[in-house]
Formats: sequence, C-alpha cells, structure tokens
Amino acid sequence: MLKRINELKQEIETATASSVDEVDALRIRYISKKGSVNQLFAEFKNVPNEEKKAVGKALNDLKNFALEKINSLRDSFESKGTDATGTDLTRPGEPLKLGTRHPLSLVKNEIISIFGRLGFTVAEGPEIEDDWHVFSALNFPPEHPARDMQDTFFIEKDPDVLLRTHTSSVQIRVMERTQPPIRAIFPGRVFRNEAISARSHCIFHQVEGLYVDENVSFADLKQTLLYFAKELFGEDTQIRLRPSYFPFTEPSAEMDVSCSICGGKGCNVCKYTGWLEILGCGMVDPNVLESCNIDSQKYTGFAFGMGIERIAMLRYGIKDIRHFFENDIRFLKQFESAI
Ligand code: 2NM
Repeated sequence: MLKRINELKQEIETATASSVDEVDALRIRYISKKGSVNQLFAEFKNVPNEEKKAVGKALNDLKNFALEKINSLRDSFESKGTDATGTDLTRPGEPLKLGTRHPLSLVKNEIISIFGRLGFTVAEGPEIEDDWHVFSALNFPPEHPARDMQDTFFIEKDPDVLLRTHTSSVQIRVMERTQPPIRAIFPGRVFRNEAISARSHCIFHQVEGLYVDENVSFADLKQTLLYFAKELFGEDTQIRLRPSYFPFTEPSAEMDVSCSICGGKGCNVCKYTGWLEILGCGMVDPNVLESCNIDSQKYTGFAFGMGIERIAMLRYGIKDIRHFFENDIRFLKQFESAI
C-alpha cells in the first residue's frame, strides 16, 4: 500500500497542464470522489491494523499534496492575467457604493406619482422671484404682514427681488401663459425668515397643486384630496376639512388626516386628537384668476399646498426638521437606495 501511495505521489508530482481545462482534468483524475486518491482511501479498511497508522498518515499527506499541486497549477494560469506591475487584471472590479435618495426626494416623488395617476403634470419655476408672482397676483393686500422684512428674504436693496415664500408663484407663471384646463403640481424649495428650531426652518420644501377648468367644484377638491390621503397614508385613512383663511383662496380650509400612527385612537404624535394637519387648500380666489387673464366667470379652480418636511417626519418618525439639512451620512444612509 505504501508503495502504491508513493508511486501515485510521484505521478502527481510530475503532472503538467497547459490550460485551466487540463488542470480540471487532473483534479477529476486524482482528487474527485472517484479519483485515484480516494480509491486508495477506499482500500484503507483492508490494511492490517499494525500498518494503519503509517498508511493513514501517508494517505492524508498524499491528499494534501495533490490538492496543493492542483491549486498551484491553477494559480499559474490565473496569474497570467497580470499586467507589468503584477496587478491581476482578471480580478472583479470593486463594486461602486450606491448612495441613497434623500427622504425629502422619496416623499416628493411619491406625491408626484399619486397626482400623476390623476392626470396632474409637474411644473417648476425660479426660486428668486418678484413681488408680483409671490404676493400681488396672489391677492395679498399691500400691507399684508407676509410682505414684511420679518417674514420674507429680500436679497437686494430693490424690494422687488426676493426669495419665494411658497411655490404658488409658479402657479401664477403657468396660469399667465396657459388657458384652462390646467392640472399640475408644483414641487420646490421655499424660504421664510423664521428662527430655526426642531419644528421649523428658514428653508423648506412644498408641493402645491392647481386644477382650473369649467365647473371645478369644492366636491372635486375633497375627492381629489381624499384619494391622495388614502394613497399616501393607507386605504383606511379618513380626512376632515376645517375652515381657514388664505389670501389666494375663498373658501379656504385646512385638511387633517386620521393619525396613521394610532389609527385615530390618540397618541403623542397626534397630541391625543386622532388627527394630523397636513395641508391647506381652497377654491382659487376669482381675483387670482383675473390677475392671470383667466375669465373667472367661465372658469373655477381649486388649489392646495403642503410641506414635504412635515409629511416626511410623520412617515419616517423624524423628530427634528434640521436632520433634513445637515446631510449627516448616518442619517441619510437609512433611506432607500438610489437604484
Ligand atoms: C396653499 C393652500 C391653499 C394655493 C393657491 C394657489 C393659486 F395660485 F392658485 F392661487 N396656489 N397655491 C394654495 C391654496 C396654497 O398652501 C398651503
């Protein structure tokens, strides 16, 4: 037995291969299940007891020897893929680390998708605006407090150059150049001169919406917003509208959704009311339509607006609005991968 082990060892030692396929043929011949090494192992039970120790060791050595030989033959082919510096060009590339989408983008895209299914298109416009598009055309009276330095960022000595405080300015631009029917939403970044805290920031994001056509009614507004709330927060979501006031809509309302955390039973997120305020809305004031040369006798419209941060905070349980703007990688990487 020892003699046969030695012969096989010499045979393996002198084996050569000229391709990876030939290495594989050697592997099958010597160390596969039915290979010659295993055949010797199978005969081990017939070895007399007093020789078992020596033969066992020789067999194990043979097996290791064969494994090493075949591995080194295989390596000799694989390392042929190196360049002049010895870098192995056949190694797979380092995978690119994918980023994640910002939570505000995730929520914005979801809102765009929901209204897209109702036929709303998307429009964007400038962040630096003039008084007409941000205030005057929206029926803000000359002495309205929002026009004050306290609330609005003016960026030049000229008081007609300012950062928009809502994306309604884009709706004015669209209505000025388009006759109804108009059905669009307006996502974007807006600016208000407010103290930064856990709940408010001087920069935030809005999605506003507008539908102007013949016979658009408050019932259309309610049904559109009910569909939106159910799509965003789940089929069981209920809505309620409370009377409110905006210069650009009449009548105006604020919309609450039943609390998606406690299902309306009451919890600390909804302050034990069972309701969460998520948007403002109303019928576009006829003065606004007329400012854009749309005939307010022929056409009516509804509009609404919501803050994306607030919805993202509810959706992801984020307790401080400043997280959205700090770009701390530990925060950002908790959200959905970009691809
Ligand atoms: C809101 C709430 C209610 C709104 C109105 C208009 C326009 F241009 F049609 F007059 N745009 N956006 C609107 C109405 C916005 O945000 C809380």
